[in-house]
Amino acid sequence: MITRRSFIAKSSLAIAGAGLAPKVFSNSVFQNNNNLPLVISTWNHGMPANEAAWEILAKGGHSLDAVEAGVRVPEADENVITVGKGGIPDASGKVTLDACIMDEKGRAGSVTYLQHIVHPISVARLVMEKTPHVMLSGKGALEFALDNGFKKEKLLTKKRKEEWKKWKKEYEEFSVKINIENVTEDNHDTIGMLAIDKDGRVSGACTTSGMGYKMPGRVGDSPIIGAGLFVDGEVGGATATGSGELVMKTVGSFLVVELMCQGMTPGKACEEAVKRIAKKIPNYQNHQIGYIALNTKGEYGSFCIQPGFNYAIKTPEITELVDAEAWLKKL
Ligand code: SD4
Repeated sequence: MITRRSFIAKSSLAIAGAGLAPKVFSNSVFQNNNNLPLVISTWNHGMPANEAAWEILAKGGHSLDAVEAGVRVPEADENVITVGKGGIPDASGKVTLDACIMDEKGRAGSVTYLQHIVHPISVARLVMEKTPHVMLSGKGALEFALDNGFKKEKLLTKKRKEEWKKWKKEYEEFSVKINIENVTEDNHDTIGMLAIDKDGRVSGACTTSGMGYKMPGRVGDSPIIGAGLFVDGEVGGATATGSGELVMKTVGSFLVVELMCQGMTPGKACEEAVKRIAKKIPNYQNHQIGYIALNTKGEYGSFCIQPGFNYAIKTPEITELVDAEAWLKKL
């Protein structure tokens, strides 16, 4: 099985080759001096995703177009095992995708439990733009996608299928119960992306295949507005990665944006949201959660539970992969 470690090792090679070794920063304020635009996204796969977003931002395009184009990169990449095509299936062998998108006007669209479609983020955008609703799920979301010209595709790759069969055999042999604490960073890594364009418009997108080998029907935080993603055009945006159940129970991304609204910097707001989880949720130590956030001043920041979460940042001056500061390291 491709583990997150081997996936990162591969990505790190590419990044090191490009002279972009990860940096670790303390949780100070990263101010962009209004030198917009800016795009920030979760994990190593955020680096190529940011480049796609940048093509739009650099031409003065809208942040909404940028975040959609950005996250479509890992959605289409079969080597990214946690997003779109090539995603790890659920316990029954089905790849089911969750995604949402939000813009500076507070418009939002979302799809959950979507099968057979490589780009759930684009379906989420259409839900936002073409329907009176925010969220479509399962069969209805698929029908809506097909009615709007999306093609049905096979998402489960040969490799993922073989790994799943092996998992299933072990799972049945030892009659293991699905326990979300068994779901480690080896089998989940969502992409969340936030961008602010040169006109100061903030948008965000979040897309995932969710936890690997999740219970059939399970939906995580990533398509839930306020949990996996939230944008307030007057304040900024936040997005989450990690064990979605913890993010949902604390309405994490909304909390980060609300804390920024009350005056906190993006990094401090992410830290407070992680501390809220640490305070409220037993066994939080067995999980990873990473938040990233930016505000309308072009400041950005991040915080996570465990060391190991990183994010990709791109501005006119910076193209970097940064290791986020972690709560368990601070204790
Ligand atoms: C979920 N939050 O479905 C997603 C998974 C994830 O990094 O973010 N993995 O719970």
